Amino acid sequence: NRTVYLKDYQPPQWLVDDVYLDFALQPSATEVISTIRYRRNPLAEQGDALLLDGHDMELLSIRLDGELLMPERYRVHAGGLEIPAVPERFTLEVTTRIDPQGNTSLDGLYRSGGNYCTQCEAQGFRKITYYPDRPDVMAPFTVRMTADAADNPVLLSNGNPVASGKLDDGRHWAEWQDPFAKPAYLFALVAGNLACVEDHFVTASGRTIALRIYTEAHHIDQCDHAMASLKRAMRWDEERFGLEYDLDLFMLVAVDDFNMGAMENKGLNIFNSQLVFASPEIATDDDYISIEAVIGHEYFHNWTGNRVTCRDWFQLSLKEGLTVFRDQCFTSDLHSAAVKRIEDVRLLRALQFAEDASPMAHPIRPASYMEINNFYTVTVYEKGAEIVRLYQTLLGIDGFRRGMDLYFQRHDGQAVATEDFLAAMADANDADLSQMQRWYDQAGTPRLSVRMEYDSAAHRCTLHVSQSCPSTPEAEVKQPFLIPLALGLLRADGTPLALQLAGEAEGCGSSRTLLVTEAEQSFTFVNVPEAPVPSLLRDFSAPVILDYPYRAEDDAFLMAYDEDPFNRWAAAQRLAMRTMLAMLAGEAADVELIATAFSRLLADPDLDAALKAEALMLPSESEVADACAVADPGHIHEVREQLRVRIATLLQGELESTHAELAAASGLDDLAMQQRKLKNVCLSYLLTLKTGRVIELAYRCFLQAACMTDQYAALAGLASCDCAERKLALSAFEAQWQGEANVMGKWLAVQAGSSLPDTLEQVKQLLAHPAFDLRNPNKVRALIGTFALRNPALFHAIDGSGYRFVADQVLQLDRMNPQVAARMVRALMNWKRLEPVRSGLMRAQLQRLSDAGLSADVGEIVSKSL
Ligand code: BAL
Ligand code: ZN
Repeated sequence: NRTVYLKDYQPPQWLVDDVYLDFALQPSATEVISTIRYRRNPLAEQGDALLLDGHDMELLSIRLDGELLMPERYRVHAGGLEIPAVPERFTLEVTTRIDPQGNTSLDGLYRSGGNYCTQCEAQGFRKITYYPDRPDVMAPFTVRMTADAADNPVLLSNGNPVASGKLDDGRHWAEWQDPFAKPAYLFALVAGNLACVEDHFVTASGRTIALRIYTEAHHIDQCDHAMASLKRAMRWDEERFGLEYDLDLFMLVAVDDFNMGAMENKGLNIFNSQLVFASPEIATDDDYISIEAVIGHEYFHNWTGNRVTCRDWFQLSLKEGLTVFRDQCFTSDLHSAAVKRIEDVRLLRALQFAEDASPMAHPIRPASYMEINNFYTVTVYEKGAEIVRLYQTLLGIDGFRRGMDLYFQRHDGQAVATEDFLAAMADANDADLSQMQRWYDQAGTPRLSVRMEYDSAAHRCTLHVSQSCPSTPEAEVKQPFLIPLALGLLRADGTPLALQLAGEAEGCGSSRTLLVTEAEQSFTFVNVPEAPVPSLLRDFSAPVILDYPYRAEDDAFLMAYDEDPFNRWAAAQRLAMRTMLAMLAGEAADVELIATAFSRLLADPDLDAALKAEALMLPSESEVADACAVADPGHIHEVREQLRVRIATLLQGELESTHAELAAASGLDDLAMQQRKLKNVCLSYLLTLKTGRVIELAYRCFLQAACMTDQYAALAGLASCDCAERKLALSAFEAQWQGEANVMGKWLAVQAGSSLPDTLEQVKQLLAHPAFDLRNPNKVRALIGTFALRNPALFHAIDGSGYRFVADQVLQLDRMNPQVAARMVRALMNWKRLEPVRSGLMRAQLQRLSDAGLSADVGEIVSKSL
């Protein structure tokens, strides 16, 4: 497969003045006539040939300025169409036939639940018609579609409806116009039998925007939370960034079959139904928060992505990192900022740090790719958001806003590169941010090592800071990064010290941010009356691994006294990690210390329940694996479970009483959600004891649950207990929810995530259950994805059965949906980090895959892993 390089970027040779698309929709034979006006780009290389992208279509005819072209005037090859000689300006009319019903890749135009829908990012448009399918070719689109009126009463595309009518043969038509020039990846079409909820939003400047959410009729009463979230997002973007919506209509469609979470098509967002439907009975608190965040994310793309888009796909983080950062701020402003930060960092550490240490490691702006779909990664998204956050940390909230304002002022309506974002931030603040460029060019997680030296005679405290970054596929040696290091210093009684750097006239504040720019630097604080405990990397001020010789007592101390709630959590994680690593090494582990620290946290009246819950959750097995030079997943699982059992044994009374105190938490406000979170963390600890008493408690919680959060937590806990209540709960849940596809996804996931020894057998049987469908990405992620990516103990079974199963599924899936197959195959990437037996078994499965015929998507990951 061909590798594409950033360094080879050339501006498009042909620009598009406008696009007219005419769809005659039929399930298995849709005809598309595209009428497109092209003109030569004066800034590009000369040459008379027109090269258009396209595949998986039947080409019916081509007309150039009205003249029908005979086949000798053009060439069709695997990736597109070439017309060797075209004039300076011309109109090309291309007719193609496509098969939406047979399109199981869910990329391009396809059918979901009997309705038509599209997904064009990154390169799905080229499966609809021949086109220069690249984000720097932007044009206004007009779309006409005709379809059977009875089956498809609703006909939607981007922009505004301009005309519609009935035809004699039971068909009808509609025409839509999008006045904003856009790249083809933002094109969307939806047609089908859909109901709609309507509302409106009045913008800051007084315009009334019609808001519509479309879905199948029986889900229409589950859209209120999505609508309310949309309105909150619209208001928030006005208040925080001064950004108003631009069209008069905003539409959102929920579909069951979707490769991603959602898609920001101009004026017509298409969503995975899992991220729309909510009521307390079917959605957990986490679902509620995710729905609000993703609705916000897609809405925020209207400015960061659509109005200002990417020059090429290497720049993906320009829109994704920035938009994730914006949705993080949105959630953080509406709910607990500390909890949001902790959850984001937990995800980053568990998944992105692992990706940085994997064969697929890449900078947030990759220098090359084989299949762009493989670069919608935690690195581009989540690390990308961390890099955007760095600007705000460096420039302050107002400085960041000045940078954003200048970015829009300069680039509205353009397709640009990450350098343009950096330049806007720098120029708006008259700052030299050139070193920031390294975060875009270098992969890998930097390690920040800090050593403290205290001079008791001079009352000076010096922090010696050094940074390093491991080699990754794109570079052996790394240049130093610009790392903001936020910190505080604590006295032995837990109070914070005023921070005064040598050379400063007086101390200012108890928290400040040092700028680390070199490989090695030292910072000296004066007027430090006693040797302090440093609280380093507050609020996770940069995406690095912190290395400081904390002792267990320091962690327990910071857990109790740090002013920074994030660092209280970070200290708890470090203490737990230290304990597990000691247990893995067969050393004595001070479990009493961690239990006492947890007990103190539980009793702290100043800490909210969600923060307590976050602190009590141990680092995941994959994080522990990342901390080991050679990982033994079986041993890691055993040790982590042992620690949970020992903590639960020591704290049983407190866990039970906390659980009982919070039993009545109800409603959807933040307090109730936080209380349910802590209550269910307590339950999960208690269930490690596996006594009749706790199983009875969990089963009672399951039966009495008033919302999905509690029902699901109890079910997930019971799923790992070999008891009669497990079977009863699973059957009751199935009977209750068999009509709700997304809830049945949860039922599949709890079984695939079970730590019981026969889990793989159960998963295999569930492949044949009516609730499972290999063509539906949500179900694949729930069953196969949970087993492969979130059940390390069973996936890494020492006989290799987990690896073989996942490879079997990848082979089957790859023939249907390469994008989803490529997500699953990532479970097999990291064989080099495993102990020798598993390493060999996993590699053998990769080799087996490599010997089979693979899609470009799966092929890239397999070839880079081997
Ligand atoms: N642009 C793809 C889906 C998302 O990140 O919003
Ligand atoms: Zn996005």
